[in-house]
Amino acid sequence: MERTLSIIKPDAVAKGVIGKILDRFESNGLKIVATRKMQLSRTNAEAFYAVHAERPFFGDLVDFMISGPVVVTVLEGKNAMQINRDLMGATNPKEAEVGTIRADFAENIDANAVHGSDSVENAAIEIAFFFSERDIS
Ligand code: IDP
Ligand code: MG
Repeated sequence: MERTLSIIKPDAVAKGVIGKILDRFESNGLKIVATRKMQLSRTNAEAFYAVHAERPFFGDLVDFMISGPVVVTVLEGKNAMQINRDLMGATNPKEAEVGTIRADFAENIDANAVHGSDSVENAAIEIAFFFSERDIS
């Protein structure tokens, strides 16, 4: 069994598609083992995206991630990390395959509906950023 972290970003929460996105996970064999709706602080968002700190879009990314509440979820299943990445689609929704979350629910590369861990190693780090083991069941 593998775990990965998903974040439903402020654009998708504002659109009212939390349920539709969580359904994609459950319908594709991923188990929701922890989930929480929350408002990220600027400090939270900067720390979470620290790997992108030097990128030109970092400021916009942080501003966007704190523009409204998000839903942070731990998904569990065989190959959970890759399955979630496949369900998400490409970073730029215009390049995302038909039927993916980003193709269906996202407008542009800045407001692209979901985050997903990009490796099993990063998933463990990202899960620990938001949840303790007793939150996960
Ligand atoms: P990912 O979310 O598909 O893993 P990353 O490369 O890790 O993509 O980038 C993190 C987030 O930063 C993206 O989801 C997107 O919101 C934003 N981002 C990435 N590249 C760009 C860009 O070129 N312009 C604006 N925002 C970007
Ligand atoms: Mg990424």
